Amino acid sequence: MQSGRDPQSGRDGGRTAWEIPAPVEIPRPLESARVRAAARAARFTLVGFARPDPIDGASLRSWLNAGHAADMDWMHRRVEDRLDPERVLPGIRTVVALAIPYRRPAGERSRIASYARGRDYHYAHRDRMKALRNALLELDPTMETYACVDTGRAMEKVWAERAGLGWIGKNGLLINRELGSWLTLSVMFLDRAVDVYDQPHEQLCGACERCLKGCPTGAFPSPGVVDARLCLSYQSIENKGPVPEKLRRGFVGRVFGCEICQDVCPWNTPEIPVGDRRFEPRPLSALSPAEMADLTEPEWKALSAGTAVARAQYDGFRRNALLAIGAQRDLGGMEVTRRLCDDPSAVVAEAARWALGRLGEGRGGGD
Ligand code: B12
Repeated sequence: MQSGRDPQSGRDGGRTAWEIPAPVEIPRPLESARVRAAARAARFTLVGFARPDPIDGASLRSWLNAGHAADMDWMHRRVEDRLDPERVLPGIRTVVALAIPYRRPAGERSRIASYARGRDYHYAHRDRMKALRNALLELDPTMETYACVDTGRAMEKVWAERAGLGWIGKNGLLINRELGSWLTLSVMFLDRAVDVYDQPHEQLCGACERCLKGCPTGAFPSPGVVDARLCLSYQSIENKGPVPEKLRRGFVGRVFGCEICQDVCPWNTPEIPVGDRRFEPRPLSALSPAEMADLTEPEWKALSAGTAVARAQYDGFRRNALLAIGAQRDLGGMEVTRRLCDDPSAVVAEAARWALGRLGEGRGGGD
């Protein structure tokens, strides 16, 4: 572009010709079909595309202000970033929502929630997002991306709903028509548009309230809203201190995580196929609560390595196992429970004393 230049001086309003900015080249939109194919090749089962419009912060803020995040202090940080992806990836044009299913066979029994019995889903998502990113860079080597799973700066369920993967149900989880809520999610931001975006998914819970009524600890103050303080998942994974007395009976049949609000959901039909094989159970998930409580620290480390269960840490896991023994009055756990009453960890010793009371010995824990 040469117009407006003084032919004598070769200058344009004091600017030399070679300083005239080159026209900004707007990259062509990516073909969504090709990005989807790349995501499938990277072994993501569900893939969708949303425009990066900011999220209304009212729900998140009122959730935080009500104390529903319990002591997950990190949830109070970078709130603005989680609501507006432009702050995370300047120039963002597309949010790619991704999901990997983890449904386990109906007959499989474990005290560990099904998403956590095998390989840690964070690793599965990270490995696959790396593969996807490499494939996208082959399509366009100058593309910028931001990818995260779980604790990153993104509201994953909201993006999944906007990208058409499913809807956020009354149980507070993303539900897909075919695969139910047995999904783990991640997102990838791109500074490139795609040619076709997906439509936000419609809500299909209707009048059903099975999850709200089925939660044994009343963790839903309203549909779709989870009070972590009352949620057995939070108590058994994130809380490292003593579990409130009134919630302990909820540990019947569970040591890590909870999925009652998924088990009762009519969308989680028995026909849903078994999920990704990375979630096949590891030996830890076959142990009884007594065996779990009895693990030495090196044994625990070896058995939990590479699984999401590691997040509970050694003492939190043994505390949970003792609460399960006490909650279900499991006499097979009597011996280990007696022994752990003197454990150096205060949280473990206190849980053991409570369990012993439930088993008919010692003080506390009785009806
Ligand atoms: C904090 C957290 C928790 C907390 C709080 C749970 C919660 N529902 O918020 C605790 C520790 C309790 C938890 C438990 C579990 N979690 Co969790 N958790 C998260 C995390 C890190 C952040 C969620 C968040 O921001 N919560 C705050 C609230 C306000 O945000 P939100 O729920 O997204 O809220 C939006 C909507 O709900 C909507 N909204 C508000 N009001 C209403 C009302 C109605 C009617 C509706 C429909 C929507 C709606 O507005 C909000 C946005 O402004 C996400 C990962 C992520 N980055 O998103 C994983 C995540 C949600 N967890 C996950 C899983 C698997 C679980 C468990 C099943 C694990 C287990 N088996 O024990 C349980 C399920 C408990 C439950 N019913 O939610 C998966 C869920 C996958 C899915 N299918 O949706 C995620 C996405 C992790 C992942 N990467 O896969 N989790």
